[in-house]
Amino acid sequence: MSDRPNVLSIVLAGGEGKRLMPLTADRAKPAVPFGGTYRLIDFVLSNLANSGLTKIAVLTQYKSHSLDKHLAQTWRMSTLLGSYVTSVPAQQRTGKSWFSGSADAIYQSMNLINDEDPDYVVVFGADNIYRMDVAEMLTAHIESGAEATIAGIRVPRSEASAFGIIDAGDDTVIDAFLEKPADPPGLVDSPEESYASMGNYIFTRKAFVEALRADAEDGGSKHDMGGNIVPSFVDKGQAHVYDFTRQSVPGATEKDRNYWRDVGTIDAYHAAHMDLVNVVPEFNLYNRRWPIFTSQPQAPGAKFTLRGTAEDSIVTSGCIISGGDVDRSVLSPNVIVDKWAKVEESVILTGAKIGRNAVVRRAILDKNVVVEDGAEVGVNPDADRARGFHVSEGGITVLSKGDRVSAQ
Ligand code: ADQ
Repeated sequence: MSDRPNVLSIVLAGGEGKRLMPLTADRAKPAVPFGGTYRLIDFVLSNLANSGLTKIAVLTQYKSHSLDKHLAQTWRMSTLLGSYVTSVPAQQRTGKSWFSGSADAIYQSMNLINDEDPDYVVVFGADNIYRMDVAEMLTAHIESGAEATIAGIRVPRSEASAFGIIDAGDDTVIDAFLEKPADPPGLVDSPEESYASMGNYIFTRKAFVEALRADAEDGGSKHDMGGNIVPSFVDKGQAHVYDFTRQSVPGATEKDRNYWRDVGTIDAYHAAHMDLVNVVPEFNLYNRRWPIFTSQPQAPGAKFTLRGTAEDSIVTSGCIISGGDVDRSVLSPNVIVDKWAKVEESVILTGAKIGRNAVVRRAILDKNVVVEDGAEVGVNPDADRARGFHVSEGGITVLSKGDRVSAQ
C-alpha cells in the first residue's frame, strides 16, 4: 500500500425522518434545510471534503428528488484529482426487494467498492450537525490495526436508548456493544452518561466486504449497520472506538469542539436553531477554517426598509424585512416580512411571506408558506392544533410547504 491509502466514503442518506414530519413529507431527512442556507447532508459532506476525503457515494432511498437536486447543484467536485460525490439510488441489484437495512444498502451497491478498489471504507450517517476531522479518525484506525473503528461520544443516559451503546473499558477495544438498549448502562466514571456510537464507521476493506457478505447470507439478520455489522466486529475483538472529543478541528472554539446533534425531532431541530442565534452559539457556523459548504439561490442581499429590524437572528439573501420585526429567528432566502409583523423564535424556510400585523412565534414555516395580514401562528398552540396544524410536544407549530394561514 502506498503512503496515501485509497479511501471510499459512503454516506447513508436513506433516512425517512418520520419524527421530523411534516418537514419530511416530501423530502428525505438529509435534505431538510438547516441554518438558513444549508441542508443536513452538507455537514457530513463538508466534514469529509475538509478532511481530504473526496471520493464519496451517497446512498439514497426515500423521496430522494430534493436531495438529488441539491447534490447535483452543490456537490460538484473536480474530477481532475479523482474526486466525486455521486448519488446512488436504491436498486434491486442483488434481488427483488428494496433495501431492507443500511448494511443491505451497502451490500447492494458493492460494485462501488469493487470499482474504487479502496484500502479503507468510511461509512457515515447523513443526519447530524457537527464538525469532525475524519482524517484523524482514519489515522487512529490505521494505527490501531483494527478492522473496524466506531466514533463514540458521551450522551446523557436518559437519551441513550436511541443509540448504539459502547463498552470499551479502559482502552479503545470495544468489549460489548448494545444497539439501542431499553436500559442503557452508565459509565463507571459518570453514571448519568453513556458512551454512544455516532453511527460513523471506518472499516478495512477486505474485512468489511467479508462481513457484508456473511450478513447478506444470514436469513435472521436485519441487515443493519448498528444492529448487525458492528456487533459482528465486536464479537471477534476487531472493533475499536475513536473518541470524538479528542479531535482537534482547525478554528473550532472550545464550545463547538464537542458539538454533535441529532436534529431528528421538531423540538431538537428548533432548539438547534435557537442555539445558532445565540450571541455565542454552541455550534459556530462562522469558522472559516472548516467551512460548511452549500449552494444558495442567486438573490440580492437582505434588505431592511421602513424601520424593519432583526435582532439575534440569521437573515439570508433575498429577504426583505419591510417594516416588520424579527427576533431570535433564522430566515432562509427570499422571505418577506411585511409592516408591523412580528417573527419571534422561529425558523422560516425559503420563500415564505408574512403579512402586515401578522405574528409568528415559536414556529417553523416550511417553503412558500403564506401568513396573511393579521394572522397568528404559534401564539396559541391549542388554537393551532384545533386548526389542524402540527404542534410538537414542546409546543412548536409547524406549517407545511405552501400552507396559507388567514386571520381568524
Ligand atoms: P439510527 O440513526 O437510528 O442509528 P438508521 O435509521 O439506520 O440508524 O440511520 C443511520 C443512517 O443511515 C442515517 O443517516 C439514515 O439516513 C441512513 N439509512 C438508514 N437506512 C438506510 C438505507 N436503507 N439506505 C440508505 N441509508 C439508510 C444509527 C446507529 C446507532 C447510532 C446512531 C447515531 O445504528 O448505533 O448510535 O446511528 O445517530
